[in-house]
Amino acid sequence: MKIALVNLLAYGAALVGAVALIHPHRNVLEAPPPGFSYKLPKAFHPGSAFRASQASDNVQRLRGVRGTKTNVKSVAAVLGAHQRQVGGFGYENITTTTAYGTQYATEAVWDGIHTWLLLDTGSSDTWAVGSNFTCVDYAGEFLPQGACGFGPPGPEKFAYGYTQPEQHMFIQYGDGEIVSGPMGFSDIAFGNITVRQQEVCLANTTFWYGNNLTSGLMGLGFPSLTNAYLGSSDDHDPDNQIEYSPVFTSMVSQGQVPPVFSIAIDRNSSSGILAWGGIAPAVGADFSQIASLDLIITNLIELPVTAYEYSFYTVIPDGWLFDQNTNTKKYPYIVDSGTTLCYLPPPLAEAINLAFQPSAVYLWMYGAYFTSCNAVPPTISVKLGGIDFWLNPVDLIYRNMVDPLTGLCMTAIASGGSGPYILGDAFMQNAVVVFDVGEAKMRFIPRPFY
Ligand SMILES: *[C@@H]1O[C@H](CO)[C@@H](O)[C@H](O)[C@H]1NC(C)=O
Ligand SMILES: *[C@@H]1O[C@H](CO)[C@@H](O)[C@H](O)[C@H]1NC(C)=O
Ligand SMILES: *[C@@H]1O[C@H](CO)[C@@H](O)[C@H](O)[C@H]1NC(C)=O
Ligand SMILES: *[C@@H]1O[C@H](CO)[C@@H](O)[C@H](O)[C@H]1NC(C)=O
Ligand SMILES: *[C@@H]1O[C@H](CO)[C@@H](O)[C@H](O)[C@H]1NC(C)=O
Ligand SMILES: CC(=O)N[C@H]1CO[C@H](CO)[C@@H](O)[C@@H]1O
Repeated sequence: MKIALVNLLAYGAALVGAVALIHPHRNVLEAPPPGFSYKLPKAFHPGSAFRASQASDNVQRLRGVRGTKTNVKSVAAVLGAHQRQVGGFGYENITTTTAYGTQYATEAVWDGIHTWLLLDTGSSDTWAVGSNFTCVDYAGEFLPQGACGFGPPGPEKFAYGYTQPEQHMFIQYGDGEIVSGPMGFSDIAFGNITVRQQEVCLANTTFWYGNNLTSGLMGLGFPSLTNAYLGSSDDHDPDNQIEYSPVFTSMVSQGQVPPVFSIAIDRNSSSGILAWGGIAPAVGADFSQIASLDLIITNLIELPVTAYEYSFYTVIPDGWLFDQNTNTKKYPYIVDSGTTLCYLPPPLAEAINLAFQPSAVYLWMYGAYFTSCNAVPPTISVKLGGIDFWLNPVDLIYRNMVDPLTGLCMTAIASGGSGPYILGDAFMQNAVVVFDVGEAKMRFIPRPFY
């Protein structure tokens, strides 16, 4: 419904001047922090995309979606699972309490059918429910379709048929949501860009907490995080896994756009812009400063393939500043629009939360910090590529996430346990985030003035 094609000439002009000011910055560590290993990926199109296509003509509006759950489609899902493994709080607690969070959705035209899909940079499969899908509960018991909370279903069948030989998708998100169904090939259009014969899933069985708008999900992650398996059965043995080209990879390899996309999400998590092949226009963006960081390959989750292929969009910030304090310990952070909060190493999360006035307290049931709803937050910035990205104080306290027992409000800075750490929406609202896959860089443009 809301695809807007915006003429970006004005931004293009602004950007010509900005190119020279890109801060080259190799934020590579001599030794990885304990528990992490990573290496630098090779750019797959060295020197290609960023300069050539600064402003994108291929712009799509994102729509904020209030879900019964949030953060669960992607990295935060991993986070939940991770924290469960290390014996902290259970993920059930996390997901039941993110009740008022926001997800982003974008409209796609899937074999001619208009479909809203959740946007997720932390996973790679793209799927929609087929018209005859089965909704189940956590125990696999049948529920009415409406209980899964999807919008109108996707197409009845794949325009180009099933994969040969037969494959199915099986994905379990960290909060337990499960989606499975056959894989096939369809045309998927985003704005005026059509990805032809994309491998996708029409889910036929889901355990899902929907928002009554979206009918599936678009994964913008790397091929290594795809979840297709040979056969039609329930056999999801890793040996049967077949990596495939996800939507953005296909869009690039079909020559539709240069290998870069960018996201600007707006304050209050209500809307945003996704730009294919260039830079999203964003109110308040200061194009005189562009931080460029290496996109690194990390082994952040126990998925062996992530150690040697691109997986999550991960960077290493220079450090954090809060009030008069600086912390320059280096850790990898995943940049993820599917996560509402920022997840930091525990001592740093604790220190920053103590600096709220009054101090925020950790409520273990939520895995998050809470303070008085009209508390004064500290000034907080995350330094990326030598540039401070100040988190707007209005993003630091969630006035609609109130603990009913104490009446306190959730802060945007949460403890990420032993990792992975995440720069979520509370950060992304203060930047235009450029996923420069072609040059293996993440670029960030501050938006301090809106
Ligand atoms: C989409 O439309 C915009 C604006 O009309 C145009 O500049 C751009 O090249 C188009 N993109 C494609 C892939 O056709
Ligand atoms: C949260 O998790 C803890 C530890 O697993 C458990 O004891 C508690 O009952 C859970 N609370 C809720 C509301 O599920
Ligand atoms: C729809 O799915 C049910 C099982 O969930 C199956 O019995 C039925 O045959 C399917 N109908 C069509 C038209 O595929
Ligand atoms: C879902 O699709 C798979 C093929 O991927 C098939 O084996 C299975 O029987 C289907 N389940 C339902 C309930 O239709
Ligand atoms: C979706 O619709 C169902 C039934 O109309 C309702 O019970 C549920 O609360 C809605 N969910 C959301 C997230 O609005
Ligand atoms: C509901 C809510 O949090 N609204 C806030 C949205 O952001 C503006 C600042 O840009 C705040 O003033 C509102 O309070």
